[in-house]
Amino acid sequence: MKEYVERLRQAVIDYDMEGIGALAEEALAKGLDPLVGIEEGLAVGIREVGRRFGAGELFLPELVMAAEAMRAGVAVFQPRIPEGAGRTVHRVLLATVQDDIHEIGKNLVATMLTANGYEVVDIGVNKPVEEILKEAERIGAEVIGVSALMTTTMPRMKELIDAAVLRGARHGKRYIVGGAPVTEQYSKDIRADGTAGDAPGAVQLVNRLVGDG
Ligand code: B1M
Repeated sequence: MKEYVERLRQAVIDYDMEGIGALAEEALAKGLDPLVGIEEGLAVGIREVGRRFGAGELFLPELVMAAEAMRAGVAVFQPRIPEGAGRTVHRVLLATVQDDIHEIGKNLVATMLTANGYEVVDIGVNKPVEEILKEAERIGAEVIGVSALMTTTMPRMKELIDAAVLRGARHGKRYIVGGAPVTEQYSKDIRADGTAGDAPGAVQLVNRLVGDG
């Protein structure tokens, strides 16, 4: 299986948008766990692409194509993740904050929560604080999770929690934050209910917050 994990990583790095779907299918047919394919294969590949982009070794179009390859791979693995069963349904709202269009990590969190029996309402990217609070109220979400991938957009998470406190919308709800630049300390500083470094960690966190973990 290691060989497939490595090939999946490399397919993202090589932005092999054409071949990655077939490779993911082949890996599944050989018995690769779809979660391992995503977390240890595709996600590791896209992080390496991000490192190279940050170091000036890659240009934006290459970053975009690698992200597209990642999405094509996730599209094959995602439906094959077994659904969680037999637990009380809790509703979770997910969004990426305003001015931030990064969605891959948030989508993985959504996939993992869904696979673990949560009802996830993902309202998408670039979402203003007001819209997040309004939607959370409308759907009766118990947990509101926001993602931010840039240091410039992280402050939106604080704005969300401050706004929730002001309008009394914290009561009975939990606010979680995540994304590559978000730390435990940052989560504490903005009075969030927690953060997690990856999608399985987000599931554990939500389990704990809703009392199922
Ligand atoms: Co951009 N980008 N990007 N990007 N991008 C970063 C974030 C960057 C660090 C790259 C770099 O310079 N090294 C950098 C930000 C620097 C900073 O913070 N100051 C950056 C930049 C600068 C930009 C643009 C400004 C580039 C430009 O236009 N010049 C632009 C911004 C657009 C905007 O948002 N307004 C931009 C655009 C893009 C693409 C569109 C090309 C693409 C996104 C495609 C898409 O999402 N549809 C993209 C990508 C792919 C990246 C990198 C390479 C990878 C992000 C990713 O998908 N990671 C990224 C580099 C990096 O992060 N190292 C980078 C894989 C994903 C599985 O991990 O998202 O961390 P992650 O999610 C994890 C955990 O963090 C956690 O679980 C997830 C699953 O394991 N998690 C949560 C995430 N959300 C959570 C929520 C939770 C709990 C856990 O609870 C709610």
